Amino acid sequence: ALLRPRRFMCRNAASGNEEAAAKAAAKIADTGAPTIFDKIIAKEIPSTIVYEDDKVLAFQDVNPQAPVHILVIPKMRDGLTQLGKAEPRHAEVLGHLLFAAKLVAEKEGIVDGFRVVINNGPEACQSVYHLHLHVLGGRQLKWPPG
Ligand code: TR5
Repeated sequence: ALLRPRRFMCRNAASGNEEAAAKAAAKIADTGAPTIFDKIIAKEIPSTIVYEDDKVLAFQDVNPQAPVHILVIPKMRDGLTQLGKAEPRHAEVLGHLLFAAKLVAEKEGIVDGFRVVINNGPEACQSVYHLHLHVLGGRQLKWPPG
């Protein structure tokens, strides 16, 4: 599996230009550098916050893929750029994030059906390397996902 050629088909997939897609994905590498989400947490960039506590922040995704599309993120990244980097010390915040996703679904009135998604790494089209849960709902969701 390690030798399987990777063809990232994320944002540029519609263009059919696989080289451009691969280049775009390669640029969004997990460098551990601060991301746009740090600015959202610091409230240096405005966002529509739907839930906040001492550990997590939930806000509307700027490019919604469903009528309700909220991102739930830890306030302290602590090396948790992606789920695959989780260490035992992160177990508590991971549970907290999932419970916050449930609170967000209740607040948004999508308890009849919602989906929680974590895109992990380039092959899953992760584009921001600060762990985040997508909470999606408000329409009939399809399965399997793309
Ligand atoms: O692709 P992954 O799973 O990494 O998800 C990153 C998500 O962050 C995408 O759904 C983007 O639409 C979302 N995003 C990106 C930016 C942004 C945002 N959501 C709210 N506000 C945002 N700002 C201000 N800037 C972004 N670059």
